[in-house]
Amino acid sequence: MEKLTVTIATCFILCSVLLLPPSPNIFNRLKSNLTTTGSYDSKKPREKLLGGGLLATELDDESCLSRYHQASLRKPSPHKPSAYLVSKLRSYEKLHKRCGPGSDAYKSATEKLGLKPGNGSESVGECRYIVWVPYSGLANRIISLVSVFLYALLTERVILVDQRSGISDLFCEPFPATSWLLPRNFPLLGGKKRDRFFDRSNSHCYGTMLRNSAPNLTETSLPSYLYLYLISDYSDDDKMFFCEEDQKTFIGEVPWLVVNSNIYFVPSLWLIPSFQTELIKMFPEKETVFHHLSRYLLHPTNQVWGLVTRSYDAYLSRADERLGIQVRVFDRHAGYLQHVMDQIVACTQREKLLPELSTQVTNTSRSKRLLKVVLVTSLHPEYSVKLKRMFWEQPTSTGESIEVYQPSEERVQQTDKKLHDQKALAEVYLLSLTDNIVTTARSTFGYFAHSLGGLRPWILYKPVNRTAPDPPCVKAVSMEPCFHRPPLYGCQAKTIEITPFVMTCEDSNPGLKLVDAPE
Ligand SMILES: Nc1nc2c(ncn2[C@@H]2O[C@H](COP(=O)(O)OP(=O)(O)OP(=O)(O)O)[C@@H](O)[C@H]2O)c(=O)[nH]1
Ligand SMILES: [Mg+2]
Repeated sequence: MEKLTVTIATCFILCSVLLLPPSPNIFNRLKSNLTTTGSYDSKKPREKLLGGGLLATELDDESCLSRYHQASLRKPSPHKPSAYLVSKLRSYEKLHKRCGPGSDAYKSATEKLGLKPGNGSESVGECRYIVWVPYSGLANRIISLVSVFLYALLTERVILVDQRSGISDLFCEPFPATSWLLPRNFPLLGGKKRDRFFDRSNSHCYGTMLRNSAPNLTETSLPSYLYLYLISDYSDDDKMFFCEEDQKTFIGEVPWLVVNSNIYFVPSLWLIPSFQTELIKMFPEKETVFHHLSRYLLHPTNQVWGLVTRSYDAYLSRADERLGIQVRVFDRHAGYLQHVMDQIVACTQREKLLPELSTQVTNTSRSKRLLKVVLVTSLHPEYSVKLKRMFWEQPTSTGESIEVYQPSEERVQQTDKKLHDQKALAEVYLLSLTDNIVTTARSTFGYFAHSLGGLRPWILYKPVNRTAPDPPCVKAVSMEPCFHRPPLYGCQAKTIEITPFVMTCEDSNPGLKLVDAPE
């Protein structure tokens, strides 16, 4: 009888734990345990956790653990945001709250979208908008999102993000007491209209408009919206977006901009004279644009943060040093390439990121038992498998222990599949938590990771004729991402030549990137 009572009692406890949803109290306790395992100390003064006041203090950390927890996993960034940037962000948050979805201003602005030019469509008070619609893989999306956000800050527009790409599975809301998600019933992009809207023959597409005839700049003909095509294969007409005159006299006046983009166009914003003065005040350190804005804007959801912290706690936290190696093979039909493997080994040994192997059978020197963890990210598992084997089969010449870890092995890109994108994002964050990073030339995935982490990467040069190049890699001079397709020959041609703080990217010619040029 006693046995039966115990069994029933045990079953009752187990069943209630396993089958019933936890009470809010239990859930909160679970969450607070979760945060403590990652060394998040809730008693620390908040200001210390906010990266120099970048984040709004009204946002609660429980619904979005990464927002405050992240700072405790990172070494403090030596790059502090300027007070001017912080004040711009605080003003932006207020603007977004006044104009965001659900506000009267938003309602009235969307109603005016249907009006013909001259019937009041152009007057929307203080609220003007830019809608971001993503294109390509995750990192291309993010570098374009950050570019659009910077443009919104500069032009005092409200950024709204198209939510059909699953952005809310990846990131928390960044702004307090409002939403950055474009409501699903937004008139221009609903139902069947959507595909027609993104057709480049759309008469509201700025490049197409210019191709057809110069837009009439009178107030009465100002359209209520423009479609901006800022995708890698854009035309010279689309590139007119980067001209001071076009910004001042036309684009700047239009209430709604809808931008479809996959590029990091920040360097070209710096080359617009009227933006440059403001940008210099916002970013006295030019190479920190993506670094600060991504840390401000992007906060992985709890689901993604779970992937990050579980990997971090299990594999990275105990390391004395962490090295990230991001391997992107652009050839869709190739997975493992021996010359890429050779290049990785050559680069990491030449740059002393990884030790040479010892010819002795065992390493007797136990004095320097440092643990170095190598985080490999790639669609393909072979690179980390070979690296792991290499450091198991022979000792290192320095006596260091090398542990190799690769979180996922997805094999093929599956953009828009929720868990696939979440894993990709988690890996970007893990890479950004390393001390040094080796990335693949021209990979935006690598750009996102090193820039977020505040790291200047070693870039693996693009192999030629299936051989590892010599030298295998180069240390980047800036942590900024590269703008692969800048408008080189239009209105900015001269400015590019004489501006000391843009340079041709190490991994992409004619790509442009921001650097802190010597004064
Ligand atoms: N989990 C994971 N996914 C990856 C990795 N490399 C590539 N992918 C997937 O492939 C996509 C590649 O697109 P991007 O994120 O823009 O990165 P990219 O290296 O610039 O590649 P392209 O845009 O195709 O030139 C990623 O978003 C992922 O979906 C990786 O190391 N880990
Ligand atoms: Mg890319």
